[in-house]
Amino acid sequence: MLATKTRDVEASDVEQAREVKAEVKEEMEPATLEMAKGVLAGNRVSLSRAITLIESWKESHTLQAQYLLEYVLKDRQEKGIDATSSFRLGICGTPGSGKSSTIERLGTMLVRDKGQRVAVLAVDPSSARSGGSILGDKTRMTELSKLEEAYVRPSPTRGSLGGVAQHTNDVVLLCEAAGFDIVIVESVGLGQSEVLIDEVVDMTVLLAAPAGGDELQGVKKGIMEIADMVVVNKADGDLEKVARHAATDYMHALQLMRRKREAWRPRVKKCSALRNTGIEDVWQVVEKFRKTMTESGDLLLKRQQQNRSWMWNQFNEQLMFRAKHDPELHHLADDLAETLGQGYGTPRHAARTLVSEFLRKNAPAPPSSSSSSTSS
Ligand SMILES: Nc1nc2c(ncn2[C@@H]2O[C@H](COP(=O)(O)OP(=O)(O)OP(=O)(O)O)[C@@H](O)[C@H]2O)c(=O)[nH]1
Ligand SMILES: [Mg+2]
Repeated sequence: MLATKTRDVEASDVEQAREVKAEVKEEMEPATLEMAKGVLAGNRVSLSRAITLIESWKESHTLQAQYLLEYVLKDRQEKGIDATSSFRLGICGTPGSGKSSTIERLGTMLVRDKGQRVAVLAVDPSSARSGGSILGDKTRMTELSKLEEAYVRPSPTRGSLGGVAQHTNDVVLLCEAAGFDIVIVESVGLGQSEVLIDEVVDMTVLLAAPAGGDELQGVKKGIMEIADMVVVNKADGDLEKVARHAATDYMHALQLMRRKREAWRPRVKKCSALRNTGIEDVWQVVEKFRKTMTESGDLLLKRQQQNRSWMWNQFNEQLMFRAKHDPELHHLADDLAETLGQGYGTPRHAARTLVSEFLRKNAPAPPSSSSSSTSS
């Protein structure tokens, strides 16, 4: 329904997009503008630079990053490119289950056999584990990254999971602006991150290694609940039988769970990234999901909910940024922390004091007539 609405106002939308783009262009530094044009032309070097800019914490970069994003998004709107013309696929699972190996196979197949342009982002602390620059070949996805139609960003430059996730949404948008049809996000899915991955992608696939018995080892319930599909990898050699059993166990476990969405029943598949088998089957399910969710309107709805949630995330981030860069507030925080250290007062109360002070300082000056009524 919403899509039709958009079509109705298309002409004015285009005009507005063009205007905003022109305004933003005025504010952009020449280097940022060049980067933006490079991204739109599908240049991978420009894309890498743009991602680095987005991931930067520097204040001057933050603003340029915002202009850059605005520019490329308005350009897409101007050209009438539908936001859901690309698909976002999340692959999560315990460390070592074979996520990178599977993505390498899947991505290569998509580029070679389906003529798709594929971008891969790894949103994991794995870079921190392996020391950042000394990434293994698996993480690097050597075969896939050699292909002209693929882009692999092996790891985020910063270690903090929260920080990385904050920017993933923007990075996905950049990849789409660079013309990638499929954006694959790899995530371990530990702690908070399994929730976050679902806030970034259209479909979440849980990639599991075969576990013995009917115990779904190492897989947390939270991940099962968000999975639109479970893929049991390493269905090869000695593990083939175990994989078959594991697949059945997952099927049963999913049946016992409350359905995540009305339109889609989670599926279970087996594959072997090592032998390159079952990958096409996995993709068929992804396509089915995309079709079902698009037709039911759920895909658009999910994107809208994600945007709303990221808006609040950004709200938090921007508020925190401003608060942390306020020296007076810092001073007050230090005083409060000292009082807390002595055992007087509660952190909750101290936080309230900080919030009140921040709001008071940032409130617009009241008109002179009502100024007498302000008191705390
Ligand atoms: N037998 C078998 N081994 C596999 C398969 N896929 C991956 N492996 C092996 O499993 C190990 C982990 O593979 P990765 O692709 O790096 O796993 P990952 O899930 O990306 O790991 P992290 O990023 O560290 O969480 C490697 O030694 C792979 O060679 C498979 O289909 N069969
Ligand atoms: Mg990996």
